[in-house]
Amino acid sequence: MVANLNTQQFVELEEKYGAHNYRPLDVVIERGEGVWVHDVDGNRYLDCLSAYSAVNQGHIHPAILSALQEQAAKLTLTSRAFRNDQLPLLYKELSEITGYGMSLPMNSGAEAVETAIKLARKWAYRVKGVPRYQAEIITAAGNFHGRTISIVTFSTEPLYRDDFGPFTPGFVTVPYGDAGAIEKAITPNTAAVMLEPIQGEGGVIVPPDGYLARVAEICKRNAVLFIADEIQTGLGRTGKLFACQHEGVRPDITVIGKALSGGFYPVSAILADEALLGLFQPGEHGSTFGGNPLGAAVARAALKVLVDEKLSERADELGTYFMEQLAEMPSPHVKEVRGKGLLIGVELKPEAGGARRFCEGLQGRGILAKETHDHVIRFAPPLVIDRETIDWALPHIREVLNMP
Ligand code: IF1
Repeated sequence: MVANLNTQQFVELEEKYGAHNYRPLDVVIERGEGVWVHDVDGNRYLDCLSAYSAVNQGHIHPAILSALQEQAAKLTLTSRAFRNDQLPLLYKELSEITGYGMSLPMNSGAEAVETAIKLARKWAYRVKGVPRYQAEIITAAGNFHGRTISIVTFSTEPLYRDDFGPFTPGFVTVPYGDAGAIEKAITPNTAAVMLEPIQGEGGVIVPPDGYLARVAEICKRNAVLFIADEIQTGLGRTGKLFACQHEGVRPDITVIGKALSGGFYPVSAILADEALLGLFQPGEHGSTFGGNPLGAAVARAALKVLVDEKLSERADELGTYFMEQLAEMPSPHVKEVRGKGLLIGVELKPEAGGARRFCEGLQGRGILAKETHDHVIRFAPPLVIDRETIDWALPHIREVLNMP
């Protein structure tokens, strides 16, 4: 079929033949380049979502595109039954960049989170001495870690969870941002605490200063693993390679995904040292596509772009600027502006009538942003954005935030 359809026609096809598990803005994107995307009707937009931080390097980064094209023409998949010549190099480069001794590659973020859970449980039984199948993992209210049955078990969002039980045992929920609550929830059977350093889906919730450092200390003192889900916050987004580094924290396991491939391909991983990640034995975990040479080549290029273009530093500098400008912006609707680096949430007052209509207003002015939790607009452009582009966006945002 020739794809000569307009927005309305694409929307109708999607609604008729596709599952309705999303309610996207009615913009049909056909092309992207850096911080910009273009729709099928010829409109151009500044992408302020970055595919939930998967395209930190910008759309179709030329260096990642070349790596993908070159590797796709050579070898794409062997399965892990054989070795390939890209994965060992990805392992080494990930270790050099992140400071962790080892890594384990998967595809989606949720799979990497599941991998971290399996590793923490195995560690609890084999190293800590927790009685078999009694391991507990502490998670935070308002979390988002993915969509598998085990992961939605500890979601506190009814929409993500309620119709999908029976659930997986072994998870405990505490309020986010309260280190004391974690200490109280720890029992001799606690294997791990798993947190997002900033809650993304939760509404860009930045925990109190010192929270992550305190949690890391509590974990260490109680022989409990600290797992950081940096799938959204990691790889430069908040102004450091990992958001935990703002508090000098090095978790036992760091989970990454999204921008690990610059948006070209699903690549995720868990990072840990050999004492921990060395516990997995042949056959205990795996994936047909995890660690495939195409994904590995793409991830290598995506990491190189992060380093070469100093994207963490860029996010720090431009994020500070963007957030200051948003915070100073007069608006009758804004309750709070918060975030770190280029992960920024603008929370609207309850009487503003929800963030969705403001996102639609932004769309009408050439800016794509997505509401989260009804009242928060998230601004998270690709980290390759420049000050000039932010300055272009600011008056548009100001107009929209002053709609009646
Ligand atoms: C969707 C949210 C963001 C994540 C963290 C694991 C995963 C995610 C911290 C799972 C994924 C995505 C999934 C996407 C929307 C998006 C999202 F609003 F739903 F919560 F980013 F804020 N840990 N987040 O943020 O990774 O398996 O999806 O690769 O549509 O569900 P995944």
